[in-house]
Amino acid sequence: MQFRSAEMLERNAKAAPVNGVAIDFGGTKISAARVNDGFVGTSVRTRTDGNANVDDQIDAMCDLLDQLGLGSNEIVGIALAGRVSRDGEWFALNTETLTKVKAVPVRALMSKRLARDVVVENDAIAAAIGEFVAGAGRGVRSMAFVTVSTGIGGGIILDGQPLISSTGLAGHVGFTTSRIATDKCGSGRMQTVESIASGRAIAALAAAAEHDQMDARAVFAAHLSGEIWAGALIRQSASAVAELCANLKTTLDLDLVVLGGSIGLADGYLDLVQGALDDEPLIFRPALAHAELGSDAALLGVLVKPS
Ligand code: ADP
Ligand code: BMX
Repeated sequence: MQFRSAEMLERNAKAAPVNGVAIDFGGTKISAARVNDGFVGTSVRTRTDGNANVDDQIDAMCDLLDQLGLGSNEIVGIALAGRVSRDGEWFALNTETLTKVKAVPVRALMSKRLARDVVVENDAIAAAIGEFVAGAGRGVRSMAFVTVSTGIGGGIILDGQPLISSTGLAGHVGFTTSRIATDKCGSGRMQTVESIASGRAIAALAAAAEHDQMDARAVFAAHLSGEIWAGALIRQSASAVAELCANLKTTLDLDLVVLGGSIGLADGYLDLVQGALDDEPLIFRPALAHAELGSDAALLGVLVKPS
């Protein structure tokens, strides 16, 4: 199904008739869009400055809302990379991605700036909800959304309910360990999935192999143009994500794992994950699917009211 086809619009309007303005604050880009009846409009974007201080991060989000001409009565939802506690506080778990995000009272700060109560949630959990109600997860009871992007994020839906914990740690599957990882992760843990499979890790491993100044997008392009060294890094990332999928299936017996993020959605990446997963015994292999809402999953999901 073509993303944003009339069929999808009509289905979204039924499945997730949400309205409001949403922000998706990732480790590489911040995007914002207006959502009308489940239809995510054109988004405005800016690059994330991972070293910016809190005031500048708040300003960056408000600038995007200004560009959209935020109305005084519009609902605002903010999906954030990092853990988001039930008290509305924001913490970077990977402190190399966002270096100054420590116990930021983001819900209170943004609610004050915008003179309304705003909704805040982790970006991968928001995307999981979006895909569950209006994307690849429609009709399943339990699924995980795994984003392969700047980091490796996760949002889990069990028996129709998002798995959300008071500290906001639940679902951070990128910080589980991988049997092929070797390095220390920006979270402080050793040998995590994020430390070998994420965009940050791919760029760091490329630089360690003297392919400097290449972000994961450039490494992926080199892979697609047949460069062996690049292909090895991308396949390694896909293998670590496949292991993660098998671990999620083993632990939670999920019906489905939905892959998102620019790397997760990149040409042929899901097939590489599927290929590595096929080495696992059948019982441990979850079904895999691309995020049908693409990079809009979190923008829609953060505005969906919990049922
Ligand atoms: P965010 O992490 O901010 O949500 P993305 O989902 O775009 O943003 O993920 C950013 C990561 O994906 C970066 O490491 C970037 O280099 C990489 N990337 C961006 N576009 C592509 C692409 N088309 N193919 C492969 N990797 C990509
Ligand atoms: C990291 C972590 C998660 C986030 C995930 C995907 C930080 C800053 N981020 O695991 O909270 O959901 O990356 O984030 O600790 P993205 O930037 O790749 O979208």
